Amino acid sequence: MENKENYKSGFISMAGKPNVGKSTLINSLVHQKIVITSDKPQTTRNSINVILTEEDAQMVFVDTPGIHKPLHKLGKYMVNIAIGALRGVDLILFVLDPTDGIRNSDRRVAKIVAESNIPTLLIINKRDKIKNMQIYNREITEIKESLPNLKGYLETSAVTGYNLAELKAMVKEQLPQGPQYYPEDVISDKPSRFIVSELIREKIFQLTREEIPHSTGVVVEDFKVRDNGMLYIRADIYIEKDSQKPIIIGKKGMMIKKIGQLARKDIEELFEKKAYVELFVKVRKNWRENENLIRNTMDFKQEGQ
Ligand SMILES: Nc1nc2c(ncn2[C@@H]2O[C@H](COP(=O)(O)OP(=O)(O)OP(=O)(O)O)[C@@H](O)[C@H]2O)c(=O)[nH]1
Ligand SMILES: [Mg+2]
Repeated sequence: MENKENYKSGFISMAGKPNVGKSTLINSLVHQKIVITSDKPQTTRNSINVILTEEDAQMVFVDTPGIHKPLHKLGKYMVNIAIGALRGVDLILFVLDPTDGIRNSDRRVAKIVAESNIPTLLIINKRDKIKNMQIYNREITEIKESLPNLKGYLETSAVTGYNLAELKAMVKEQLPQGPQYYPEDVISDKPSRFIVSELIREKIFQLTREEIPHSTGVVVEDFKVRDNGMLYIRADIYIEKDSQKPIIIGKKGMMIKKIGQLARKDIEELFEKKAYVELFVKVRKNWRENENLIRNTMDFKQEGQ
């Protein structure tokens, strides 16, 4: 940790129900794709620090799973992680997506945010999809009034970049003076193995439908740089039932091939190295209810938790 004069720093946790654009906002703010996103709810399963270092400040954005009513043990883990990530941070970005209304699921998150006692910015994301904001006035005012620590309000689009410079300025303004927590070349607190497993999982979320994405977990078993400078990655894809195997493998292996190809492209871009990705599908019956298997997919092993 380096101490600089007049330097600002802090931890900024995202809060919101699933699919509101928390992860997309982080990637857009740091101008790099670090955390995974998809059009399906419950994409993010763990908390991940994404670090943006500038001349005058270091912002540590904490991506979190969407807060929802969990249906299985994995869901409970996710929600506990999301709520836990609000403890002790300097600022919360509470994100709403008004595209299908502001609902009780948002009000439940508002209650948790209000109880955290942490300075909060209320973000109305996906502004590009809304023609008339007026119709949400009543709900937004009600949410604002429920937040005793509200420090600011902004409408954004993580996709078009609308108001993101303003958002960054508002975040900086709220941060206290502090040390540079991470060296300037560090962009995430997670090991490479975790990031790789996430990229593979993202492709499954993007390419498959119905219960398949949510029933899968990815564990990177091998991550090596070979003598020729190439990355070698071997990963297991967990599924819950035998009947899901033909779907994830696809006709003539086309689906698993596509997952591997798209993941490899992202991995090569991120690590700036050629990569070889080998994927295996494993049936782990009801793994989402099994503590040890959940932990494997969350990469808790390396964190010693
Ligand atoms: N049009 C539009 N789409 C957006 C915007 N922000 C995010 N999206 C889309 O919304 C979907 C969900 O985005 P994510 O960033 O994965 O949402 P999340 O809140 O992290 O979701 P969970 O991880 O499931 O909690 C993706 O398809 C994004 O491309 C936005 O500002 N405008
Ligand atoms: Mg997310």
